[in-house]
Amino acid sequence: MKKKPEELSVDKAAQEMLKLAEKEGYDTAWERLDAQGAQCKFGRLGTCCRNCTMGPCRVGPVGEGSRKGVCGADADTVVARNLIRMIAAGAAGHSDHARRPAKLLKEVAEGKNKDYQIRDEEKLKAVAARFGIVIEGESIRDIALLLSEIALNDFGNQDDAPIAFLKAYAPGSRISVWEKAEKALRDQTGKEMGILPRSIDREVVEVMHRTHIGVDNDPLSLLVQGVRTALGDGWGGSLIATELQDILFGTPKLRQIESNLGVLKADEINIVVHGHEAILSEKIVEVSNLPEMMDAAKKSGAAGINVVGMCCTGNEILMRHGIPIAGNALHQELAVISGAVEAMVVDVQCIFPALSSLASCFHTKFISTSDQAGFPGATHIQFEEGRATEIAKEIVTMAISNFANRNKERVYIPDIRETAIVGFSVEQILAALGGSPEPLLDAVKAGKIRGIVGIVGCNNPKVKQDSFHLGLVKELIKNDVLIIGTGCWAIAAAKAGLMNLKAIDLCGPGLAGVCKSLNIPPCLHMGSCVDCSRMLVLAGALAEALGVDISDLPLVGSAPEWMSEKAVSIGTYFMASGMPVHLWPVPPILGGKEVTSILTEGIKDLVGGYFFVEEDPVKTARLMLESIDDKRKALGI
Ligand code: SF4
Ligand code: MSK
Repeated sequence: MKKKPEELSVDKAAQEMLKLAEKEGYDTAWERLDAQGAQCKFGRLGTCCRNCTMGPCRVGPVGEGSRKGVCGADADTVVARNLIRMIAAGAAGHSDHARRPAKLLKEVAEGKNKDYQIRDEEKLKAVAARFGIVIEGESIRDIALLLSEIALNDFGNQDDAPIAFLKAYAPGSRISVWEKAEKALRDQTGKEMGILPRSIDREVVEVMHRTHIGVDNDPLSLLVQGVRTALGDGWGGSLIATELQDILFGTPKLRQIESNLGVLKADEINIVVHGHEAILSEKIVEVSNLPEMMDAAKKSGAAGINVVGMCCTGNEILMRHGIPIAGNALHQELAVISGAVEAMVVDVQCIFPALSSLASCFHTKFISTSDQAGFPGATHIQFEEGRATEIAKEIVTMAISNFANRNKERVYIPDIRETAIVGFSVEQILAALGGSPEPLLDAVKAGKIRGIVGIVGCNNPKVKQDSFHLGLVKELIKNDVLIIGTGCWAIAAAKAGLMNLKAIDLCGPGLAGVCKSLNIPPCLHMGSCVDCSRMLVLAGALAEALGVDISDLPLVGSAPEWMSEKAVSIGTYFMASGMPVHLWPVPPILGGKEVTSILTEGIKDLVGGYFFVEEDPVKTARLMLESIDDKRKALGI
């Protein structure tokens, strides 16, 4: 029997739009999941291989006994290969994102790009100082050039040394954990198994090489390469994206925003920017505020231009400019169904191809902009950094002209929005604490804050939208756990009011006291998917201030409604940085007993972190609290 909207999402705006979708017959991700019927068991267990044309092979427990692939690969080999290909794809997404700001910073420094500037010189100097770049007496452009070259070198460095960003940011104690793990693996197996990433691109390429038929068939060796690739993402690609975007566009500062579909405006031209990169959306925001654009909008009969975000492109401009956010991953189709969107402008990642045909049912222009992301049926306007302002004007102008095509009778915007305090970059968290992590550590030591949980990730129609995100958070803050997070989790928390000061009422007494004294909510929005690197940097700063390793801290990670391969990479680099990491839904690994055992148990001895899965938010919180309390006990606090 078909599920009711209330069973598909806890979000009231989504429920309203799902009712409308059903009435009008619009297809959504929930409908399409339903239409899939029972999903393939081999796919779910991770035991389907099509890495060569002797297959595809379905391996593992089949009827009586265990079947191998044509080449002889067993279930653990296939599961490990499939998993690390997911990690490689996720790491590639983040790192390819990072390449753009790295190249752009170089072009700005060389004076070749006049469309962008260095907006945060202080951050540039602070980042450069980590690499020993001389700042005194040097020009901003010279400093930026040296930094951009270090960043770009981390993508393709061919010597075997660890990447520069990891060495400059990861605490020394953590680097020695990884070095010891490499030695232990060598002693135990006689085989080299590197954990420290040598270059961001190389580790992704090496995953593809090793998982080609007949190369690496050892589950442990494959998984260690997966860890190395993920670390090249977290302490490499993602970190480069975060730091260089801060330098180019400004480091996020605290501000209040509005969230959910109610941010769309019935009398204005609505432009939704969706995807992950900040480079184009920064310009759309800038250009839409130009007097010439405002005049054109007025002439078209609109009261103004309303730029709103969706998913992580939305998180980028929300953190830096206070732009409202219309929703997280499962809201993308619902925004179009409002009939009030003149243009949905997309860059890369997490953009449903379904948007093309859905937009064609409305006047909405679905505009793709990246050479890397094609959408049949979309209007393509190729973005180029060197003509950014001109292209952004073209896009905004197209949206303005499209206002005349809006059918007012088909407009339905749910009157649902919520305020959120956002902008918690590491710099802002430290500023809120008076400049040092000490007050936060004092609150942790005193038990006012029992622990910290970092939550990331997506929506997945297999999980009632936002229900796990919110159920988990409510249980944790009730137990004095501070929450930090990014991505679609952060948007879920914003929509539910968990990022405003009213949420303090839901906290245990210790956390409530800390939040009141600092005037902050109990859930801190740290940005987009690549900004998970901010959480690593914060964890590293706390560990260093306390003189311990990250794995000693009462920290836990979670991706409670994950769906994207990037979430696998993020979960892996959190785990490899020393944290227990919760996942739901279950990743496709259960078909490999050895792989499951390594990831949930064996890996702990090597890197301090491990994965666990749990379907129930309250039970998940309980498991997290057990881990937090064990860590507190070991620290003697
Ligand atoms: Fe089958 Fe082996 Fe080819 Fe995979 S690599 S499809 S298991 S024969
Ligand atoms: S957008 S990766 S659905 S968090 Fe970053 Fe959301 Fe997950 Fe994409």
